[in-house]
Amino acid sequence: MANLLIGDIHGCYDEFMRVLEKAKFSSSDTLWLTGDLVARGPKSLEVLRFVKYNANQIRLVLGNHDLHLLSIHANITPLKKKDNLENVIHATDVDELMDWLRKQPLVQIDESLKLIMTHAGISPQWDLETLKKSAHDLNVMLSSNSYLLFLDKMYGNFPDEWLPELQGLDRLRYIANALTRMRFCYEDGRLDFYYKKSPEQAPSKLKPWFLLPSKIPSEYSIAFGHWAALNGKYTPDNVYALDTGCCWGGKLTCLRFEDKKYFKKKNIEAKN
Ligand SMILES: [Mn+2]
Repeated sequence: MANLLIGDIHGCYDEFMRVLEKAKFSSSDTLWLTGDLVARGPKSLEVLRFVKYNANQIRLVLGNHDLHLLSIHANITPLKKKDNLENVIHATDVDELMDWLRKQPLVQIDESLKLIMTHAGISPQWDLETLKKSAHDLNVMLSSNSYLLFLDKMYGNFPDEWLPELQGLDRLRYIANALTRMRFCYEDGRLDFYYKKSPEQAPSKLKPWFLLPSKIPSEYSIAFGHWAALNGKYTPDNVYALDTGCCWGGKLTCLRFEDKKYFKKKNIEAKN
């Protein structure tokens, strides 16, 4: 009955299966996946099929690369070689997979575990209710027949701050950026999208989102992925950075939430 939290899989299907084996994943366990199931790694199609097939045991959130795949499939963005997504786009079941993918949530909250998961994090400008409403509204848009309207206007770094008067596609773009792309923020909570490395070398005006004062009650733990350069470090005790860069030759990380035990599987092609 364990809750196993796994960082960005990015098409690393073999490492995913091996880390599940290592953590003794069974049919009574729940898997939490931080999103970015696809892109970069070699087996995005296998990951998508596995997650869709086992959806009753999986709590998933969408990442920026999952949204990017939807945009490629919708012919809004061209397919690039570095995405490594040809096999998905040309799969016989791609339409069915994309229809399922776009309806997946952007946040997972478990009130008994007091656990929240998103792909990139939680905007420091949001309280819990705003987080829920924001993630819900984007999910409603992506699940609707109008989802192409959003995908077409999804790309862009602005607005970079949350204002209650934000509306329509600008508001949804902020929500998508905060939930799936955010790393650093300015002291006032504005989002920065230019700096991607580790906090140690960051300009002093930028802080990781999780080090700014939070409006989320402190009894909640927060799990996220997206930021491989953190390598699982730099966060406060109740915040778990789970992307350890498997697709870049790093590791796939699995955290068993009950006892906070980590299981890791190195990229099988990495030399050391
Ligand atoms: Mn990401």
